[in-house]
Amino acid sequence: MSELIQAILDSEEKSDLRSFISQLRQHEQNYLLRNDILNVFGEYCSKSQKPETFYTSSHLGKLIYYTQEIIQEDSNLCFIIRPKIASQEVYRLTADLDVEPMTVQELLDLRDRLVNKFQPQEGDLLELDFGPFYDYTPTIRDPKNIGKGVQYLNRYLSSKLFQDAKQWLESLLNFLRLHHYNGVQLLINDRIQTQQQLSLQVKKAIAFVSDRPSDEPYEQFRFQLQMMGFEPGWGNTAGRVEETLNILDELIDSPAPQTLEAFISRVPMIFRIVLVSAHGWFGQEGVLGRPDTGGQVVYVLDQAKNLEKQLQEDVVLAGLEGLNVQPKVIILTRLIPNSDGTLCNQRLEKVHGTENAWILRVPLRDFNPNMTQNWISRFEFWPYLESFAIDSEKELLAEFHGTPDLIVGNYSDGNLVAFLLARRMKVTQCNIAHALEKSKYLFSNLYWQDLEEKYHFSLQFTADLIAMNAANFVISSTYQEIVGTNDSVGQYESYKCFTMPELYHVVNGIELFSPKFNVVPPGVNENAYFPYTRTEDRVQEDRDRLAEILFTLEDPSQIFGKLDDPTKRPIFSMARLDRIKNLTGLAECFGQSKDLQEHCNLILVAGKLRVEESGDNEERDEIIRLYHIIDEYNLHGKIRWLGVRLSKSDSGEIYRVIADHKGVFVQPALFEAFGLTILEAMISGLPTFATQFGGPLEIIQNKMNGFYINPTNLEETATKILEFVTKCEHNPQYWDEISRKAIDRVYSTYTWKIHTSKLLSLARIYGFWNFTSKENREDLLRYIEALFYLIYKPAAKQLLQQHQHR
Ligand code: UDP
Ligand code: LCN
Repeated sequence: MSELIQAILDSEEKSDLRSFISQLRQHEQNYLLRNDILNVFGEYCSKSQKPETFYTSSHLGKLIYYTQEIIQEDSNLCFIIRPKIASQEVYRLTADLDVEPMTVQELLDLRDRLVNKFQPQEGDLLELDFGPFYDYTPTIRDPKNIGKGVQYLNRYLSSKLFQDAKQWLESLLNFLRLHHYNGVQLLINDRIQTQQQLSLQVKKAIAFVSDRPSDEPYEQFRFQLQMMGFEPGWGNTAGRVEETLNILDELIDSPAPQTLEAFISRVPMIFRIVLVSAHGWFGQEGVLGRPDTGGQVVYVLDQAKNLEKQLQEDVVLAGLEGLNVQPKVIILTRLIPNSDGTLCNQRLEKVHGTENAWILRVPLRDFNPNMTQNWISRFEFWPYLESFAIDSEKELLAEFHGTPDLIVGNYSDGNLVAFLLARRMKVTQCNIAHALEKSKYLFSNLYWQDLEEKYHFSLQFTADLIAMNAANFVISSTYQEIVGTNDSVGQYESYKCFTMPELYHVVNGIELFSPKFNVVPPGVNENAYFPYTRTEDRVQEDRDRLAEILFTLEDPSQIFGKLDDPTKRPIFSMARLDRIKNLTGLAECFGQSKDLQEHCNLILVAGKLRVEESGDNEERDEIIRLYHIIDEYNLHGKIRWLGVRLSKSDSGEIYRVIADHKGVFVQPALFEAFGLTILEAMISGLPTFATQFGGPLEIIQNKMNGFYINPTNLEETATKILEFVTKCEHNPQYWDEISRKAIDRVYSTYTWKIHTSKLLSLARIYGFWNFTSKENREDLLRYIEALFYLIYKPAAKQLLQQHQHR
């Protein structure tokens, strides 16, 4: 980047830079974000009548494109530049147009000064730096490979392990010895004591099984294999055992990364899994659509069901059926005594449709009955997590009759609990974020003190730093969740370097190039959500009932609005009434476009109709806004607002009914981390228009199987929908084409089968890595613990005291 700046200074563009800067100085804000910067530059270009190419192709144009932020201080300007994904450079430009690079520390000090929170005494502020702990772990080089951690890790591990054949075989032997289930030894027994014996016996066993019919059940030759040193776990038939032994044989003789992965993926080492989803209503009925309870609950429930299924399949394939192996998955959440008619006050609940997956609810200790008896917002939950983890450990040990093999955290609070549990029980920890609040709220760190009363970000961001660094591996739903796109910063990336004025500076909060990051998107529940064309699986009565609810039923207690013409094409959306979900923005977009109203009705499924029914501030504001927009644009007769909470099967059918009416689905969120409703709509066969900010950018391929919208540009959004609708009116096959492609997209890329097999394979490989690599994470974990005790706990205690006065 410094060359680019130099090129500007050495050319006639220097005067452009000078004029552009003088324009910037007139801006009332002294902290400009990318959008503002692009706008000012655009204005400059048109005012000085620059050709189109100047905006995009001049040196200055390029510099502006890469500039994320500009901060003005006195006569200096600080340019924060992101020359490529996951990297940042900072320069100070003086009034004389001198350019100097700035350090991260200088940048953070500058930001503090901007909000008048600078601590001039050197050494007054804690500086957090996780960088040194990653110095001796492998790091990916090319940003495009970020999120493919396990592939990289296999290659790295293999090249390291295989360098010293003797040591490698020793580790392998020790690893094979490790595995047992309920006290029964798996894989190898004492008859194999040395590497030579291992290698010899593998060949012998291969010769033995290859002589047998490949479908002969394992039980019939189990004892002969045992005599050779092999215990259950190699396969359920002679053919499968032979295959697994062959992979091991190859691994011993000519090791390669793919062979290592293929082998480890077959090792029976995961039977018991904990999924932590701590806050909110976690249940199977009556919980969705409430504050804090959306996609995360859907995701974790579906994941639990599918993990159990996959584990069961793995048990069968590994030949462990005879041992009475029963995999178990526990969703750990909090028990809510005042559960408002849901089962959230029940200690144990079986997950529907499973044999051994459970929701285990552990109560919060009775610190303050006003709080702990009730639902607590995720923003207030922090003081209760440590004791919750301690109590949960006991319950988990009792439920599993031992320790679990994998702990998966969900969201900031669940990940912190997962860290505490994993640390205490010495188990592999996996993190899932769903959404990181830091990038959701603009300037959430810089102004954390002003926001503290409402959001307690000091606790949340500290918890995030702890959990994401402690995790053995992290799975994200998209690539951009980790490192964003060419022009936007990723959610994890936003933890790289930031200031929490007067609390701490983070100079290196997370190693984005670490192989711990893996993209593993979720799937969609295929029992509830499936193409509208599968009429044989649909129930006619439900179809009729839901069509009535959607278009005609008059029931003011739960439905607002009566359609003048219910046959118009429906524009449909369903979400919680959060500000960020922006259903009000969609209503406004519809309100501003008379043309759109001409062709379509707007139908929203959005939680509640009345302010009095909501206990959530944001939700109340949104309810008021939606009524206001309906009046302002006089949308009466054109809009239906369903304040209903649908059951799972109804919510599946509702997308299909909209598809029967050749409708479209719009997801207008200002930011969406992933967006399960998009998968649900697409698999149902609905042409989908989804926000370009966040995960949908990776789910949809624009104009192929759906469309991107910029929900902040109402006119453009309306035009895009209108263009589609009019095209379909002239050529109804166009609707069918997009619908078919949307369905194909989900089936090819977003199924739970793909998700769970990948997740389990990751869990095994990271478990193996932990075991074999001599890398010691203890120093990192000690640093993290210090952070937990010295920063997190005092803040949590303070918040608890506030709660006690409520
Ligand atoms: N949902 C629902 N009823 C509602 C609102 C949402 O059943 O009133 C479901 C929806 O079908 C989806 C999930 O909640 O499965 C929302 O997930 P998404 O990832 O779209 O957003 P989140 O709410 O997690 O931000
Ligand atoms: C939370 C969100 O905000 C959504 O974008 C995700 O789809 C959901 O969790 C499930 O991961």
